[in-house]
Amino acid sequence: MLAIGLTMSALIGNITAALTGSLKIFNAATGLNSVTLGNTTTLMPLGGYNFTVDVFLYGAINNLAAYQAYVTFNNTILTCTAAWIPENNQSFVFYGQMIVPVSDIVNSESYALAGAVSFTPVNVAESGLLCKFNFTARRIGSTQITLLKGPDTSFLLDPDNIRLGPSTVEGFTVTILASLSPPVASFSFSPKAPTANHTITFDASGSYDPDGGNITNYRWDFDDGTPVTDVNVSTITHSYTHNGLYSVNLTVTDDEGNMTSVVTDVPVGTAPVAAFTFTPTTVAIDQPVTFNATGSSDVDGTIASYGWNFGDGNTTTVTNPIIIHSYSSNGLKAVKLTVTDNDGLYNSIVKNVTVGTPPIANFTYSPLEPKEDDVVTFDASSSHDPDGNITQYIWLFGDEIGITPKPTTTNQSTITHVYIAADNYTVSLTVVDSDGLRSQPYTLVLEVFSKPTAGQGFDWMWYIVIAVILIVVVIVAVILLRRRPQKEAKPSEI
Ligand SMILES: [Ca+2]
Ligand SMILES: [Ca+2]
Ligand SMILES: [Ca+2]
Repeated sequence: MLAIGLTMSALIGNITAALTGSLKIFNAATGLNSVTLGNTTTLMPLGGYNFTVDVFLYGAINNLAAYQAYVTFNNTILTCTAAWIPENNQSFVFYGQMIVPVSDIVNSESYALAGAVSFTPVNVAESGLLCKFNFTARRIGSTQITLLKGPDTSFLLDPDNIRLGPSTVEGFTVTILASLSPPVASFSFSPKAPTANHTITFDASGSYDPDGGNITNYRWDFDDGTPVTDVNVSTITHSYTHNGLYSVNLTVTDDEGNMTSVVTDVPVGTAPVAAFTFTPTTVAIDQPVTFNATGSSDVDGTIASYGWNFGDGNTTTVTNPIIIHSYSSNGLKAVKLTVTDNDGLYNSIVKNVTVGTPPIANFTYSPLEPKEDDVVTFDASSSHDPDGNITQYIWLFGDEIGITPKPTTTNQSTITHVYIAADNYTVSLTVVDSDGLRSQPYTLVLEVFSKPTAGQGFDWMWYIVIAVILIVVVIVAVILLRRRPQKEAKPSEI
């Protein structure tokens, strides 16, 4: 359990009978309390079937401050891949309020958790979507996803830290259908960096039969000339007499006699470390660049070759660690060096080489003292590129939401933005030139001021009051003026 679990376990809670709400799981796609995946004539897809369930709260509840939903499932048939709070869903009971989503998925123990707190307790009138869970089904079978009901599992919490019910919870039925199919082959090995003459454990327990059958045979080819080995258990050990890169082939057989193979490269020995420098660091077209890979190393051998991909379509493999290359076009070139040692083990590194001159970002804004809800104009026309032109302006206005703020990209040098709250905002501009080179970001801190305070609003109120009084006075005057001649006329008519 993460944040909410810790918060709530620190609270002393009681279950009360006051709540009559229930929690239900629904198929997010159909609204039904079950899902049937696949059919008996189609193979199980390689990645299995994905589906999403919604956890709903049913029943009116006042002062709901937090909740937690804890679901259990059969982990041999299902894997939970995500649990989350649908923050942007309008039907979410905490929508628009501060939310602390929690997800804790433990597939090996077959449970998943999601929860949220609201710092302003909310009233749920009828029902509300609490959270969503994503599952993958990889084998045929019928199983249940169940909400666990209890003070430490699924519960609702009021502002007095009283844990409520829910009064009832309901399960969700999953039926997975597929035709008879070949097994899925998969293995891992440990240690991760084995060496010659040491025992390596190969574990094929990740292999399985999607149609619910069993794996009856594991056939291993260790690619070192030793005989192919057949075993009926999922793990096996092997050691190599020489370092090297071995393509280990596992073939699994299921109870229908269907077979599937997988090949994985196993490096035995220590791979070399790739490193290089280049000069000059900023280069022009046709200017020779010296690439120096003498910083590469191999702790248990020697480097046999240096493979270069210069990022412009040119590649070469050489034994000398120093090489000279020049570029025929501007732009950012991703240079990849792959070093291979005397055992055939290899490693790579990628560095960017800037060919051409990057642009320089700059901007001004107006008004200089903007207020909340004012339209602020940002003018980046003072940005420039010494050897080309600017094609993109990438803005961060400082009020973006989220851990990774999404920038606004435009090809125009001016842009407008409205800040809805008074605060200091760090505005950042990065420009991109016609060669795809990016500038350093240029940043300014912009202060947005509050709107006029209640004092001026009060003045307006008085203007309105005076205007209303004047209108009333005028209406009364008109009525009086119209009545006077009528009263005088009556006697003359008689
Ligand atoms: Ca099978
Ligand atoms: Ca080595
Ligand atoms: Ca340029």
